[in-house]
Amino acid sequence: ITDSLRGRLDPIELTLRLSGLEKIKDKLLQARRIIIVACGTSWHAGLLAEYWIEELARVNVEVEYASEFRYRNPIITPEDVIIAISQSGETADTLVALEKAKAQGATIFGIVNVVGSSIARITDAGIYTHAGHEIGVASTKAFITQLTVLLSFALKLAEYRNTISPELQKQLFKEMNDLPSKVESILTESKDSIKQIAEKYKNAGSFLYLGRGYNFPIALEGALKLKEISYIHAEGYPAAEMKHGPIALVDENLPVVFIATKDRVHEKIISNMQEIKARRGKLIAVVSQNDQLALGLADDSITIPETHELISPILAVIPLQLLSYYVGTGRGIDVDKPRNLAKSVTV
Ligand code: F1P
Repeated sequence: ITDSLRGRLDPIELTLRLSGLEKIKDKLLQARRIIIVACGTSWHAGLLAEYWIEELARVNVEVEYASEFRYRNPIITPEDVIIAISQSGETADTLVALEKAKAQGATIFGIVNVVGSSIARITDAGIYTHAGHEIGVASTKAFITQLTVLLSFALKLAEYRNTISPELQKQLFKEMNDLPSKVESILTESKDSIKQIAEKYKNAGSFLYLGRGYNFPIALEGALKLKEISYIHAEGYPAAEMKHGPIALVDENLPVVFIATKDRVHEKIISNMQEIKARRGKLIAVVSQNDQLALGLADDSITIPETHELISPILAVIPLQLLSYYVGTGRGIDVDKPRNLAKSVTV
């Protein structure tokens, strides 16, 4: 801590050292694969982690819904490392899935918000996300902290395995340290325009969310958040899969939310936007600042600050959380206590 205060130790490095990641370093280096187990929003964080860990650390990752994993007969060995992600730390499906993996000798690393919770207690090591205890049921801040921890984890694992250049590591650490001010700027500068967009579309019967690559899990999360706190049906899809079915839904009444920030598949997402436009769907796009092409195509757009493409999804989800919030409140819903949902799903 003293080193960190003196500026000698990166805060991310500090978080990981305190977390006990070192404790399972040998297991991680020997791991045949990493299996991520979670539910709901936490599962979406896990899906993005698969992209990050495979890209940066070149380890095979599988992402499992705990509710499926616990009831099937998965192949688990003592060489497997399981990452459990849970805000509440009490989700019954995740807990039982972990007990099953532990009984077969796997090592368990937890990314949990609630200190001392049941899931935290059965892990071999872990990181607490410390996102706070709010009354809100739908996971928003917890999701952002899960993502930052998972990206830090991927970077550290890449360093252990020597699969990342010092330059890229330094660049990503710097961009991560810039995240708080960029998040702040989205919250302050885009709030009003997002509220206007929500007003315009709050009576739509259904929404489609599309993204590719690192933004695909964000499309899933955007759709889930809308369902949870506005009760509007929404579907998240990989943009390239659209032509294999969902495109039949598109007409002038369907708002289609694109997560279209600048990345290696940007040209492809632009052509997906053109396909929707040709079918008269309403385009709402989350785009990088100064992206004239995407801005020109969208009916409504929300810009976010530029950052590295690996980090961009952490910023891109914030306007989607706000959009759901304003659609929900605009429809008179108590977004902190959505019907039928519980903060901890313990059965
Ligand atoms: C998982 C989860 C949340 C969702 C809702 C129900 O919880 O699906 O993502 O928003 O609250 O539970 P957790 O395991 O992350 O606590």
